[in-house]
This record gives sequence, C-alpha cells and structure tokens, in this order.
Amino acid sequence: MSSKITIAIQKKGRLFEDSKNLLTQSGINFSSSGENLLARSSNMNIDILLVRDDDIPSLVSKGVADLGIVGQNVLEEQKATNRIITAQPILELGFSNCKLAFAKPLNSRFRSLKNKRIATSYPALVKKYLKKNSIDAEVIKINGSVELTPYIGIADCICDLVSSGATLDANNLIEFKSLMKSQAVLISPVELNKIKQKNIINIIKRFEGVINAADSKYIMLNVDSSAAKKICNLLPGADSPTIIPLQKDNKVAIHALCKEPVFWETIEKLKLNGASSILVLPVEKILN
Ligand code: PRT
Ligand code: ZN
Repeated sequence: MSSKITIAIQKKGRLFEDSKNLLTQSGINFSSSGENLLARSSNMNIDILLVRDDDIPSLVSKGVADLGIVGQNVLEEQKATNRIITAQPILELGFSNCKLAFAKPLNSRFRSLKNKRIATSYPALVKKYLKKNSIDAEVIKINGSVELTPYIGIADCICDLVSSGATLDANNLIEFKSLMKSQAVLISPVELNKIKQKNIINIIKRFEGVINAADSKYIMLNVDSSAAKKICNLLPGADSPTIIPLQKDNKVAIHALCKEPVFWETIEKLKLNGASSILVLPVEKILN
C-alpha cells in the first residue's frame, strides 16, 4: 500500500482559504486550479482532495482521506443522521467560528419551542436537542434561505448558523436559544492507517504548531526591576517570562511568549505600569 497521505478540504466556500493557509503554513505546498478534484503537493508525499464540505466526513470515515477539515456543525449533523460516519475530531482549528442557534421573528412572544414548527438545514441535530430536552415540536428540513421561512408561513422559528448576526438582523429575526458552538476541526478515521501512521502524526503536530502560534505573541519590554513582578502578572498566558538585568538604572528586560491574545488595552496597561520599549512580535510556529 502507498504511504502517500490524503487530506480532504473544501474546494470553495467559507472553509477553503483558512484550510489552504493552514496547509501552506504547515509546509505543505500545493496549487488548486480549475475543476480538479485532486491537487498534488509539490514538496511532500501528500494529495489534497478538493471537495464539497458535506463529502468530507464520509471520505474520512471510509479511509479514502486520512485527514479532513470540516465544520463541527456538518460533522455532528452527519453523525446524528448516519451511523456510517465514524470520523472523529482530533484538533480544533480556531477558524470558521459560528453557532447553531434558534431564532424567531422580532414580534413573536413565545419563549419555548414547545409545539412550534422549526425550519432548519440541521434536522438531526435539532431533533436530538428536542429529544434530550423532552420538547414536542415539528422539524421542517430546508436546504437554503432558512431565514425566510417564518415570513412565508412555513415555520414559527428557525435553527441556523449565526456568525456576525447580520443575516438575522436583516430578516428581523432574534436569537433566543443556542444549540451548539462550531468551528472548523481536523478529523481522522477512528483508527489511523498503520503504514502511514507516523507521517500522519507528524502532520497533525505541524498543524498543532501553527494553531498554537495563531493567538501567540512574543513580547519584549524594559522596566524598573521593582515593577518586574507586576508586569509579569499582566502578560497574558505567559508561563515563565525571562528577566534579564540591564546595564544601567536598575532596569530589567522582560521577554515572554504570550499564548493568549495581546490586545491594545494590555499594552496600554503595561505602559501605565512602567514598561517602556515594548515590542510585540508575531509567532509563526510553536512546537511543544
Ligand atoms: O459548497 P459546499 O457544500 O462545500 O459549501 P456550503 O455552501 O455548504 O458551506 P459554506 O462554504 O457556506 O460554509 C462552510 C462552513 O463554514 C459551515 O459548515 C460552517 O462550519 C462555517 N460557517 C461559519 C458558516 C458561517 N460561519 C455562516 N455564517 N456557514 C454558513 N454561514 C451562513 C449561515 O447559514 C447564514 O446564512 O451565513 C449566514 C449567517 O451569517 P451572519 O454573519 O450574517 O450571522
Ligand atoms: Zn456544504
């Protein structure tokens, strides 16, 4: 059997750019063009399958692809529908964040889903939610423009993906319950292919390195040694900052890897507490 690894990603749509960037930043170069389903990496023994996101869980479950990138919403809906989908999430990728939520027209007064007609593209997840919460309601499967259904008399409310909330606002809908949060995840078959296992694990570690670095920053600053402890406590997600004495004025330099986002507010606070020459540098990869 070939030791070539196959990774399935969305061909076009909301997941494509971030999936492609993750692969590229992990050192997997490829170019996708035209209608080709298959792209061959130019520098690694890897094939990239470019498909619709809905096909990714089954391709990975069957072992046609060794790894795949898909939204948790699609994976969970398919798992709730079809027992053949055994692919499992192994790494949260931190992009395509959204939630699956119930929304109703602004002028609707009801708060409970009881006896309501719910339009959704996620019928299995909604039914599972209703069952778990012992709620009697009707689920209507709709493939697109779910947000219009309350206004054409098909449904009382909807259950759909929400990210900025602009679509709900534009359609005079208001969210009243969240079913699940979702983001893109890396999925693999339940058991990794034995021959390829070592290489697959290596790729997963590279992905982890890129994901770990995504929110991280390397901070360097100077401060009076008397304020060093206070400054270290203000650094977000910094395990163990390095403190280096400077030649003059009883000052120290502090260098730290911050594994949580460094906002402007944080930098302003550091300055207010005596830090100077503050440098915030991007981090490309972190291997733990
Ligand atoms: O062609 P293919 O089948 O591959 O793609 P697709 O059309 O099924 O999916 P695509 O590309 O639209 O979305 C892929 C994945 O992106 C989804 O499965 C989610 O995991 C994720 N994602 C993140 C979203 C959104 N955010 C999102 N906002 N998918 C869809 N939406 C839609 C939502 O359905 C609603 O219509 O955007 C609208 C709401 O957005 P806001 O910003 O107005 O709230
Ligand atoms: Zn799709």
